[in-house]
Amino acid sequence: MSFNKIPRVPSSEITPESQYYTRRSWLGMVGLAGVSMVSPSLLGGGVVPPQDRWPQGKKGPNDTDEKPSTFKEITTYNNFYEFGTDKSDPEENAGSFKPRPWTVKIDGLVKKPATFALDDLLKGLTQEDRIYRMRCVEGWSMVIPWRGVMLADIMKKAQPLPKAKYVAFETVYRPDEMVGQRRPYLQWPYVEGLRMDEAMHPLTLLATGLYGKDLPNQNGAPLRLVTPWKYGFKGIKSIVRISFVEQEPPTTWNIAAPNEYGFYSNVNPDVDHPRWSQKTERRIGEFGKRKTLPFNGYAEQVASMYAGMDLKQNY
Ligand SMILES: Nc1nc2c(c(=O)[nH]1)N[C@H]1C(S)=C(S)[C@@H](COP(=O)(O)O)O[C@H]1N2
Ligand SMILES: [Mo]
Repeated sequence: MSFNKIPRVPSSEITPESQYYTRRSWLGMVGLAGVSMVSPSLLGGGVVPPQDRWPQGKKGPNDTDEKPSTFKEITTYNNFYEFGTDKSDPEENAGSFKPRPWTVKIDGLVKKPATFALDDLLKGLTQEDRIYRMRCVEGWSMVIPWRGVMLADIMKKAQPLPKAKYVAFETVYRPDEMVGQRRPYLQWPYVEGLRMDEAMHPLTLLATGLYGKDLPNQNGAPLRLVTPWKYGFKGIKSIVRISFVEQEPPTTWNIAAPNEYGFYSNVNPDVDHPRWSQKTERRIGEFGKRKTLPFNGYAEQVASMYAGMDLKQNY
């Protein structure tokens, strides 16, 4: 499985740990009392949890200061209905999914529609590490150290035409490899969409990895969307198609339950989900509740995109 692969960063750059770990992850290690005091280099490669050897050197302008969720939390508590509806199903059922070779079709209102091999799509673009909060509509949250490219950079490559107003995304359809797709509890393939300005926003990533390693299958390998100010379900996984369109595209959860899930899906403590409040959240790994912040804490960066819109109507 992908976690046993050699990290991309040479081990010479990983030690000494104290120079590389930021204060927060260092405190996180000390918090694990005992175990974490053993130098990762004394243990064999596969034994050290990825978060304990993760070389996060500098903090980006949009990174949160909150302590990242552990690799185990991020990779064993998932929503990925293609592999089942329980949180543990994706980790259990995604092992034989093949994220390579992979192609992404870019079509619709673009100068040159084309199908790209994943490596060609990413060629020339910088893959960056960014630590974002993720808030699920079900009331839990995590902090995830993503690796990815800005969707804006992919869009520049594709050269959308002025008529394009939205971007539509589609997940791969492979019922042979994805047990959940053999049952119709959602419409397959999973689809999502963003408005053009949301797609171009510098917070919006196409993630290729987390904790500095390729994305595990259960997290949407090899390429998934990340929009941290929106509920988690906007983060469509295992993307095979990106289309530029004029009209607001259909989205899977809106098709499934239109009164519960709108197109925008901005994290909003003031708009209750019809079956529960959105005012608080439980950080995975914690016991109490935290207050949910407007736009999941990213209001300063994104609120202006929605100026003048009624966000109770456009949920
Ligand atoms: N294709 C696809 N993408 C998906 C989903 C899904 O079921 N299928 N679930 C969404 C939901 S509801 C959430 S909360 C996030 C979870 O991402 P994670 O498992 O990496 O934490 O993925 C989103 N992307
Ligand atoms: Mo979710």
